[in-house]
Amino acid sequence: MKRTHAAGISSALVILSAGTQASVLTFLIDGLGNFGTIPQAYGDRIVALDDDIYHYDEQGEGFTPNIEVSYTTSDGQDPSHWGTGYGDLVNIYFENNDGNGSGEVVLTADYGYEVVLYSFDMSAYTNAFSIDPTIDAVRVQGCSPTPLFEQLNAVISRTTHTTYDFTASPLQAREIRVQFESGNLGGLSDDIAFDNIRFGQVAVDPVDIACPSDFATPVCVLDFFDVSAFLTRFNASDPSADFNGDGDFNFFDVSIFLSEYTAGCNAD
Ligand SMILES: [Ca+2]
Ligand SMILES: [Ca+2]
Ligand SMILES: [Ca+2]
Ligand SMILES: [Ca+2]
Repeated sequence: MKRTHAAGISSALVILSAGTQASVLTFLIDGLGNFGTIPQAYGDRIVALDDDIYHYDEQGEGFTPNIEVSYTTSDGQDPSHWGTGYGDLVNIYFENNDGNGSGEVVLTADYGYEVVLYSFDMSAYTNAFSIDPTIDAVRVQGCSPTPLFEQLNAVISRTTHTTYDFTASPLQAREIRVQFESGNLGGLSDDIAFDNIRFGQVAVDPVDIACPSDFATPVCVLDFFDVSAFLTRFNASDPSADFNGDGDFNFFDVSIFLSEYTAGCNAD
């Protein structure tokens, strides 16, 4: 649900907006060998090509200081690193638990920002297959149950790589989950790789936020933490809690917050 809002605040935030930026996860991490666990800190708030042991690329569009990255483990995944052998990709993410195959990389933006996904690469472990394998799905999920992108029965290159390119119409949401499902490969489900996840951030006007009550993590979910974060901002007279944009903090802002909260968070 989008809320309408006084123009004064919205134009002020447009002036503050930083424009489009992009970082690339290359999975080049010093000292991390084959089967090494991808550190959950890799990709968080990227502000330079090199951050201690972590290395990134960028495409001349700047970095992503307002985005955190995580590698899902909650469904039994083992997010792992491999050097070479997956087509022509070098240093990749793979999901090491044979038969699981639910690879997922999650990009989460701070309140007031959204993630923009430009592209990512995939490949299959060359020596594991005689032809390019077909996996159940490649998917990009936003906050809505309807995927932003989905390809079922996706064929993944074993000799070079397969690029999913959205640069003509980038995918955008507060939180983006880049997923593959390779469980159909059974014991070879771990022979599928992600690499070169290219993403950016964009500052968004609260008027255009699909879920303006979603102040706190978990993002895309409205719960007590969002109520608590709203009340903290409200009590501090933070402009983000001035839901009707009139400069006052009173019952009307609480009322709008509660109706947004009740409406839920499925719009994007
Ligand atoms: Ca992280
Ligand atoms: Ca790489
Ligand atoms: Ca939340
Ligand atoms: Ca107000």
